Amino acid sequence: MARNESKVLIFGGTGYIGNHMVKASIKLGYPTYVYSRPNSTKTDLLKEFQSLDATIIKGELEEHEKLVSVLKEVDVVISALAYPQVPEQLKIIEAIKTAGNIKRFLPSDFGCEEDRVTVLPPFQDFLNKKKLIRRATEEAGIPYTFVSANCFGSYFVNYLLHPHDHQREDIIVYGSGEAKAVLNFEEDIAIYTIRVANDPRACNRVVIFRPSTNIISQLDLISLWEEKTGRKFKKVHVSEEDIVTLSKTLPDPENIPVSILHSIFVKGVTADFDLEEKDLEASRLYPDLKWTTVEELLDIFQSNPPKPALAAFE
Ligand code: NAP
Ligand code: EMF
Repeated sequence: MARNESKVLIFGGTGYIGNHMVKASIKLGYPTYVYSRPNSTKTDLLKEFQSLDATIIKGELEEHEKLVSVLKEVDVVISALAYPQVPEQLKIIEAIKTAGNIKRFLPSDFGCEEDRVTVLPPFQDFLNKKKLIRRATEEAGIPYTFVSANCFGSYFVNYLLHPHDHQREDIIVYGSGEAKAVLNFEEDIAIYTIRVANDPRACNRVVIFRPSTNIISQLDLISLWEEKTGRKFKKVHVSEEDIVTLSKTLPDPENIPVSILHSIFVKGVTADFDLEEKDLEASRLYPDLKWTTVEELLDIFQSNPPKPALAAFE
């Protein structure tokens, strides 16, 4: 692939979603830079990035001068920092303001469309932190793209279906199981993120990743998995009432995952709002690219299952 002009710097590039973004950026031909802490434990991955021609910059988010000098070398900044580091992105915003040359900033969103949903308090507090970063980006006048990637597909297939456990006979269903959710394969999320980060049409816009082939209810997902595996599962429903009670009684941060499950699978917040005229939807933006459908994602799990590797709330 020919080298693209735009240089892409990725924070959190060694992370669960960030590593796919680094690889996607390299694959699409962008000179790719990864800002990683000096004490990062992800040494093998960093070596792999280097072998793929990425430039690794070792630094802390507190090192303002270093951040500014790195930013002056690049054009596009993507943050895929972990949830606890969401507020620390203010340091990146400060440095982007000083550097003054950044053409696009994508903060670490990559989930529900936080400006459009109302959720249970523990998850709302989580989303409010991401909303603050969006507002700070806008106020700083930094050109941005806010990406609503919806559910990480492999992560949630692992979470819901336990595909690695061949003995398991039951599957937990949150609520009635009928609400629809958007499940997108991580490798696709990464490719589309790199595309929108460099796309003039996505400047100062929200882009929602909601391809029609990736909207599915829990019950339909289970049926599809039963068809693919030839197995039959006992569905154990957890009522909405019990989930809400757990969100109120579990200590922080254990109250966050149950609140997320409620929003996505009981309320259906990733699929239940209409797209507005001003919204960009990724599968419509790039008719040339093909999303991995939920069916194809389950085929991947049948043949070569990706291992659950997300530490977030486990
Ligand atoms: P992650 O793997 O937990 O972490 C990303 C990177 O952050 C790490 O590899 C590390 O890089 C860096 N980091 C960790 N602790 C740090 C610290 N104290 N200071 C500075 N950097 C630190 O992240 P993730 O799970 O991919 O999450 C990225 C985004 O995706 C978040 O916004 C999260 O909410 C979202 N997400 C969405 C879904 C979904 O289904 N939609 C699922 C999971 C996550 P170095 O070691 O190289 O410094
Ligand atoms: O681990 C998670 O959920 C456990 C059930 C969190 C990390 C997932 C997440 C999903 C989101 O939207 C789909 C975080 C933020 C989100 O907006």
